[in-house]
Amino acid sequence: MLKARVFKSAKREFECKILDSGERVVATALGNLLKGDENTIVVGDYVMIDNNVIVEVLPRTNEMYRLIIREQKKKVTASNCDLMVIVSSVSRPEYKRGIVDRFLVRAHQWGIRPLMVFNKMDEFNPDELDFQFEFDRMNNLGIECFEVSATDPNYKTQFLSLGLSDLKDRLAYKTSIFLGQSGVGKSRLISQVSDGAINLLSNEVGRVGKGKHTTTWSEIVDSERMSLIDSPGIRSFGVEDLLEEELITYFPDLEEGAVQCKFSNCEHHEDSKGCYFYTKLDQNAHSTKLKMSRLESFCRMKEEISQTPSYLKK
Ligand SMILES: Nc1nc2c(ncn2[C@@H]2O[C@H](COP(=O)(O)OP(=O)(O)OP(=O)(O)O)[C@@H](O)[C@H]2O)c(=O)[nH]1
Ligand SMILES: [Mg+2]
Ligand SMILES: [Zn+2]
Repeated sequence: MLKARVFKSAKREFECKILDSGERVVATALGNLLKGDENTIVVGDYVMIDNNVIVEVLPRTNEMYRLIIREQKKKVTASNCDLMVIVSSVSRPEYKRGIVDRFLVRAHQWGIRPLMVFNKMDEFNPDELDFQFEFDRMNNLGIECFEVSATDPNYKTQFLSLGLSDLKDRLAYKTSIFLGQSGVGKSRLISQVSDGAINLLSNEVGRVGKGKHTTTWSEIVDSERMSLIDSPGIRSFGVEDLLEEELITYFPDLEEGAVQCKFSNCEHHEDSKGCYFYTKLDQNAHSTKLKMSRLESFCRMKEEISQTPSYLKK
């Protein structure tokens, strides 16, 4: 028996990398490992292989997943990832902090460390984006931020201390999942951080499953130094599968304030009576503005969750 890692999954066939030899093999799996849910073996899984048959899936350290509420199922896309690389664009598509905050919620839920990449800095225009604000916002949460241009490897950082080479260092010998809106430059960046060893622009990973349920595969791509996932599985930014009461736990920066609101069911709106955020904070302070922008994301997600009937969730 050999220990291997699943690099690519397609319905019933799995491309695995044998850990000792680095050899790639295509394996099938014992029927009971595939029963029920279609995702019982996912990319990232460590498995035991016997004669090109997966006979055991080893326990996962974490899972990238969503709950499909109507079907009462957990849909896992990948497992055993070390880092979530949130890729954003400072030009086009426009920077959307609401989407970034949604990824941060998933990072908490999945138990994976997030990194933030500000890409397309070669096109940065200070009239279009308050870069310092967005950086402070992330930095405040303890998230490492990188200033890069995926199309210009020689781009010199102007605002942040970390750039492309630092990002490469962070990713070394780890498995990282790249998330971000379409067009922000995930595939370009993957090719850049791998020094061209990985080229996804040609084989179009991520173009496959656009529909909700069609995404049944994804892939780990690797170079000698790193393993990366350009996930087609997490295209939706919705959070309707979360429970309303758990949401605040994914906003540790707001949780402490929220418990100080006069009413435990405070909606944290401007006219909410005794709301900590509106009555106790100096609204002109920079730190308050950062916090309020996080609160805005929180309230929007809470609203979205509350519109999904809870009987569908359990
Ligand atoms: N100017 C500039 N263009 C970039 C940069 N990074 C990516 N692009 C361009 O932006 C476009 C989208 O890049 P992709 O890497 O395909 O974006 P993606 O995030 O993988 O998009 P999806 O696969 O649709 O999710 C391409 O035309 C890239 O050449 C950058 O740093 N600067
Ligand atoms: Mg892409
Ligand atoms: Zn409140």
